[in-house]
Amino acid sequence: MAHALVAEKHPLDDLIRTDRMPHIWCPGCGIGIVMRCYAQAILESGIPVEQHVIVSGIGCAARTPGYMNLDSYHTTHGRPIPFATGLKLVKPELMVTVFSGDGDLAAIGGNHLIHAARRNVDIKVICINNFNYGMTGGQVGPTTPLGAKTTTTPYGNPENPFNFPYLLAAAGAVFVSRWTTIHARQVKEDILYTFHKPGFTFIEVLAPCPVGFGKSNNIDEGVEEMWLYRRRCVLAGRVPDETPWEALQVDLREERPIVVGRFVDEERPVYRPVRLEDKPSEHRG
Ligand SMILES: Cc1ncc(C[n+]2csc(CCOP(=O)(O)OP(=O)(O)O)c2C)c(N)n1
Ligand code: SF4
Repeated sequence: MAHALVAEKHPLDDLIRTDRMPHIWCPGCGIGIVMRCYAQAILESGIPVEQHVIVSGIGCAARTPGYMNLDSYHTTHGRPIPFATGLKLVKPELMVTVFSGDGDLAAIGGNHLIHAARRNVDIKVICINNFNYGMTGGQVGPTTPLGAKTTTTPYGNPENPFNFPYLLAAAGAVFVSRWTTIHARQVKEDILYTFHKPGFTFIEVLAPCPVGFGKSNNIDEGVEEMWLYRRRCVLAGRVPDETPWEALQVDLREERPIVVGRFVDEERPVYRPVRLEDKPSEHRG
């Protein structure tokens, strides 16, 4: 019988709150691809599902915890990193992943991002960079490329955006990579890798937002932005040895390359708070 060929249950079903479907994301949105990579990495991690925790701020990407069948925290705008930091310090046995958007992490939450990297807090950050504030109507944000249009920069963005890999490397992250939604395999592999890498790790995933960023820049469909990635992405040599950091700036004007790859993979002592009971008694106030 034909229906016997159809699996009744997908292997990832247990990790997804299927009762919450349909989701809120627009057709062609890239966020779901990254959520799938995260779910697959959890499945392959060998770390019990009960130990995985997902934390987000506010935005379209930040809706992801609501669809994951995990301990999920949808916090306030820009605050997933301090929330995740507290969680990890109190319960170090948890695998704490922050899953949020570029605006949430680098605009309102920008200071938390760099200071957690500087401290090397043992949390895993996955940042969906769609170059704009998708949820609130496609406004300019700190990663909008120079010259790109948004609803608040109709004549083109006059500001330089953050170069995420460069920023995070300078701030002290022990692992930094960038991929796009056409690199689903690499995204999954890097999430899996960072689960086993102590310290502050950061994965940037460039993702289409056809309804926000695409509409303002004549990129009508999500798949069209995926073709743009396919045309322009080049794999980096290890920076700064072979690729200058400046080359990692995303610039969508003309046919400039978008550099993807792993940029940092280092060891550094992980942040541990000094507890009162750890101090020798003569140093207690
Ligand atoms: C304190 C506060 N300021 C502003 C907002 C409005 N707001 C909601 S989501 C958002 C931006 C989200 O952008 P991004 O993180 O890039 O996520 P995306 O929606 O693109 O996935 C803003 C400004 C808010 N919810 N709270
Ligand atoms: S507005 Fe953009 S980011 Fe938000 S769901 Fe739609 S396509 Fe995705």
